[in-house]
Formats: sequence, C-alpha cells, structure tokens
Amino acid sequence: MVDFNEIAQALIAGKSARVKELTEQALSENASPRDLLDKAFIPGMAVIGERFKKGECFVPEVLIAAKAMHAGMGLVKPLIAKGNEEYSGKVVIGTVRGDMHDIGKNLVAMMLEGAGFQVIDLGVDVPVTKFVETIQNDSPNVVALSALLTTTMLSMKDVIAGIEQAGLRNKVKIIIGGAPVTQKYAEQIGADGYSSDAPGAVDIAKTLLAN
Ligand code: B12
Repeated sequence: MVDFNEIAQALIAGKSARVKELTEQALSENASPRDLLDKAFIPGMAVIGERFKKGECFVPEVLIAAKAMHAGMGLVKPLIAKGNEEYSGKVVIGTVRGDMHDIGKNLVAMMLEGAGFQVIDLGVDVPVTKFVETIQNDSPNVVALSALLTTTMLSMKDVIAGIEQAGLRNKVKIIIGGAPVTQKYAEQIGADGYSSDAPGAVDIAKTLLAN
C-alpha cells in the first residue's frame, strides 16, 4: 500500500514524476481521491507554505512543489469532478484590469488548490464584467483579487461595486492581496479579507467559509 506521507515528502521535494507514480499506484489500490488530497497533497503544500512564510524557502521551491502537486492533482481532479468527492470550496481568482503581474496570484491559486479548494483562474487583466459573469455561472464561495500596481489596486473597488450592482455581494466572500494592498485598504473598500502572502490567503479563505 502507498504511504500518503511518502507522496507528501515527494511533493515537498518537488519530485513530479515520483508524485505521479505514487498517486497512480494509490489510485490503483483504491485510495480515495479525497484522502489523496487530505493526507498527501494538502499536508505537503502546507509544509511548503509554512517554510515560505518563515523565509526557509523561496518562490522557485514553491513553484517546483506546486508543479509536483499538479502532477498528482491531474490524476485526482477528474475523479473529484465526477461526483461524490467534495472540494473544500470554490474560489475564482484573477489579477484585476490593467495589471499583468501574475506570479503572486499563481502562488495563491496553487496554495488554495493544495488546500483542497477548486480554483477557477481567470488570469491577468480581468475586467469587472468577467468576475461578475463567473460568479453568475460558476457560483464560487470566494472571489480572490490580486493587484501589484498602486494604480490598478484602485480597480479592486470597482470589482466589488460591480458585484454589488449585480446583486451578488451576499453570495461571495471577497479577499484581496498583492504587494501594495493593505488590511486598511481592504476595510476601506469593503473586502472581507486580506493577506500579505499565499499561505495567509488559504487561512482567510478557510476562516471566512467557516463563519
Ligand atoms: C516581476 C515583476 C514584473 C513582471 C511581471 C511578470 C509576471 N508574469 O507577473 C513584468 C516585467 C511584466 C512587470 C511589468 C511591470 N511592472 Co512590475 N514588478 C515585478 C516585481 C519585480 C516582482 C513582482 C512579483 O512577482 N513578486 C513576487 C510575488 C510572489 O509576490 P507578490 O506578487 O507580492 O505576491 C504575494 C503577495 O502579495 C500575496 N498576494 C498576491 N496576490 C494576492 C491575492 C490575494 C487574494 C491574496 C490574499 C494575497 C495575494 O501573496 C503572494 C505570495 O506570497 C515587482 C517588484 C516587487 N518587489 O514587488 C515589480 C513592480 C510591482 N512592478 C512595477 C511596475 C511599475 C511595472 C510596470 C508598470 C513597469 C513598466 N514601466 O512597464 C509594468 C506594468 C505591467 C502591467 N500593466 O501590469 C512596480 C509597481 C510600482 C507601483 N507602486 O505601482 C514594482 C513594485 C517595481 C518597482 N519597485 O517599481 N513587472
């Protein structure tokens, strides 16, 4: 039988091929996709998240571990999408209009996936209407907005206004982040949460959905 911890360790070490191989083996032994998420991928990404937070590893290590996670997730995702198995919640994420920075946004998306969330990534330069349409069509629990420029962070406010105007504000929790963004700004524009880093984004998403 495959040991879930062995998969987690391979993920932490960034060994994509090994993660894939062990995941295949676990599935052939009838391991449940949810167990693979909860006992291998999520704990593995949590270790990476903690190390990143403490400055014990950096962006490249996180990206390599996330790639390894995706190697396993690729096999598990279709099984979860098919039915019985449940995600922790659904998040729509994007970098706001006018802004092309996506490294931090991608890290947040990967950490959220690693924590068991289903993530719809709308990419960069995302207009307000795209966020609104996606909420209407995909019913996410959380909308996550990223901005790296002092000019584009202002349009986070427009996204929140657009969601309000469409009558969808009470359907989603809105979290924001990016280098120029602050907790104070989040409060000013009526966002539900802010974090300065990717592991923190997971924490606030979980806390907001628990309440
Ligand atoms: C890489 C980079 C670029 C790359 C982007 C490549 C890419 N694919 O993303 C390129 C070269 C394209 C670029 C372009 C520009 N850039 Co630039 N760029 C940077 C740089 C060096 C690093 C950003 C980065 O990736 N950091 C690493 C990631 C991991 O950190 P992060 O993004 O902050 O994300 C973390 C947190 O903020 C948080 N987070 C992020 N998003 C979210 C979302 C949520 C919901 C939550 C909870 C948390 C969260 O979690 C992440 C992980 O921990 C910064 C300098 C800096 N130190 O920030 C300048 C910087 C952001 N850029 C800047 C500028 C000015 C520009 C340009 C206008 C330059 C120009 N004249 O053309 C253009 C604008 C293009 C555009 N329209 O967007 C300025 C912004 C100044 C300002 N105050 O507005 C900066 C600060 C550089 C500087 N000191 O002048 N840039």
